[in-house]
Amino acid sequence: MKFTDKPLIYFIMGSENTGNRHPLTVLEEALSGGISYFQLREKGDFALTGHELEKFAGECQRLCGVYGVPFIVNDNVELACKIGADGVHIGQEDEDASAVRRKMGNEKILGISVHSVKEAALAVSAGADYVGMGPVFSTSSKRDAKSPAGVAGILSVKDAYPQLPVIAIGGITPDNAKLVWSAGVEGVAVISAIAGAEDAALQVERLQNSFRRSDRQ
Ligand code: 3NM
Repeated sequence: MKFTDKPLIYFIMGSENTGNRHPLTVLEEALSGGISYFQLREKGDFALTGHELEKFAGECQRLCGVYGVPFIVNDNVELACKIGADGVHIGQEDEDASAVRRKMGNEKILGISVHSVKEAALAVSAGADYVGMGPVFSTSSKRDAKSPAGVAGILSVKDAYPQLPVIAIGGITPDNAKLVWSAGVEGVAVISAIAGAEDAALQVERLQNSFRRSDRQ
């Protein structure tokens, strides 16, 4: 993963997260606002599957390509390999992380969701490029989310693995992001605060403005 002085905003979205707005419109707004990574996370009762999913994924991938933003697929390693995504993000219940790393190869990005120092240790040994640590705050975007770990959860992983890039997730908004940044994370991952915003570009800018590297000194 690339880390610059710019705050890393990792936008996650599926076709069910954007209400009555078209998901590609929201994605394009978020890209123009300056997101650093995009993850397609297609979940829920009406989640696209098969050919429709592949078509939608291809459209998201093309848009990300226009803005030079890495395109990451949640869970679906086969789809990611088939369409040549930049990476895959998996959870604890998904395929074995070392097997996913072997399938993807070393050049692609592998992200793993963790909820404890123990899970972070396993992610490191499986070759994760980053971990998603959450939920920091309560969230309504993940049905089986664990209890909020707060900033303390992030700090415990950062203390144990200072070199491991941590992307915080769960209930992050422009109003609480500063607290999350101050725990030393490399980035913040967001679904609803961007996907549900009236103006996704403006919301991305708000998230960026919530952080100055100098805040940590
Ligand atoms: N994973 P929002 S929380 C996809 O804790 C996801 O691993 C989580 O969405 C974890 O920004 C979460 O709308 C949902 O709260 C994040």
